[in-house]
Amino acid sequence: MSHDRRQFLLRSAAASLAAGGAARATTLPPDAGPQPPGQPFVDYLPVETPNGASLPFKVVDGVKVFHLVVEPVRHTFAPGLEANCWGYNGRVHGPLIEAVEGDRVRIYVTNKIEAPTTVHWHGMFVPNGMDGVGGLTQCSIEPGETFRYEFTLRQHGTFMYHSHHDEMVQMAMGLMGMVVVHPRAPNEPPPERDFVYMLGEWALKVGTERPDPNEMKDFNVLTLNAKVFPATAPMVVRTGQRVRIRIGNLSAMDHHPMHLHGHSFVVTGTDGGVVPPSARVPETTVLVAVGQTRTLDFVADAPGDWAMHCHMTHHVMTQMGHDVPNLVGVDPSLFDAKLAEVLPTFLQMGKGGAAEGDGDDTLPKNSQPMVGGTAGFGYVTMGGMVTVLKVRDKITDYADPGHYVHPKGTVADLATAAELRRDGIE
Ligand SMILES: [Cu+2]
Repeated sequence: MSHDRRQFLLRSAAASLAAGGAARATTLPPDAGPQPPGQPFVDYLPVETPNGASLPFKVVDGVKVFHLVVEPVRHTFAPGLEANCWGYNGRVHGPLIEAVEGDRVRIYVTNKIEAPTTVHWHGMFVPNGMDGVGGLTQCSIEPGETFRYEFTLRQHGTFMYHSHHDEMVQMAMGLMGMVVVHPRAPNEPPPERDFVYMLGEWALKVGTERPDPNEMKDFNVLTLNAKVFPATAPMVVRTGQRVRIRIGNLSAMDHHPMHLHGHSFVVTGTDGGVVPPSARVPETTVLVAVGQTRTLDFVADAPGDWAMHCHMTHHVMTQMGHDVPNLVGVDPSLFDAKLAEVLPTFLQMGKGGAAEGDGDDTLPKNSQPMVGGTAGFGYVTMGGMVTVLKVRDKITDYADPGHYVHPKGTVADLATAAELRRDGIE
């Protein structure tokens, strides 16, 4: 969402709060009728899409009108790693579509790629003819055509949209995005911060500039909102805030166990609906399978820089080569020179593992190191599907605050000889 639109919505919400004197997001009774013409629901906290944006809309005779444009997009996964993808409205992945339960929405889709396409509304209860399955429920949208989808939002939650024509190719090229429908009358306390992520995986062979849709298992670019760490923007929250993280997965072939450090959350919703409170269990990792969304809620009660990442170890790397010889524990000095003739340095593994030799400057054009970015203590040996939750006391500005400054004595550090003697450690 653009800063301007967020400010507009927050101001509007504040104005309605002042006028009505009631708490935000609880001003509408459950049986509230259709929205008065020309008045969009603004009675919700806008969702934040790190590295992304929300799709703007206008209100015409009480209907929220959106316009998705399917088009080629030159996308940057991280500085130095770009590809020719397909996206919506100049973005990969597409912008967040955000509305409120009960809204009537009209979504125009203009096709500007050289192939037919459609849009399917994943998890959403729509009339069958609006379901977007090419050939089954509608004619595909030919290049140059604009189709109209129109329906009333009958549920709330976290959903997705994606091409349902030539799915293997079009989704591999980037044609997907998230949908958030806010409840009309929440019966639980709303979050104070609300983030959304689309998980994705790409086959972008080193040196090439177009994702390969034919790949079935060897994906080498794993993304959160189509960015790889360290290009993923952090979530910056204030200590004590109720935080919601919505995660959808439309990777081609992989499920992602998403793990949050330092906190415990409950899954409060899926793309199928709200999880009843009696069925919620505390978790620190949630498996988000292909074609699923999961909504996590927790209180950010621990200041610090906390990683959130997929727990598949090959999914926290970027542009790894899976045919690399295993040299862990091997001294390669005798054949280093010969190896260097056939294997780029950045794909090599040293006797200490894959992190050895990172940060060198031998990267080929349009590629990334397998792991890494720098943080307060040096090199972070993760890349790919990783971001950071930054929890800070008393902040009101959510710009990146930099690295966490730890209270004295709270960082794991080199043990002193006196400590080792005291505790009988040899
Ligand atoms: Cu994963």
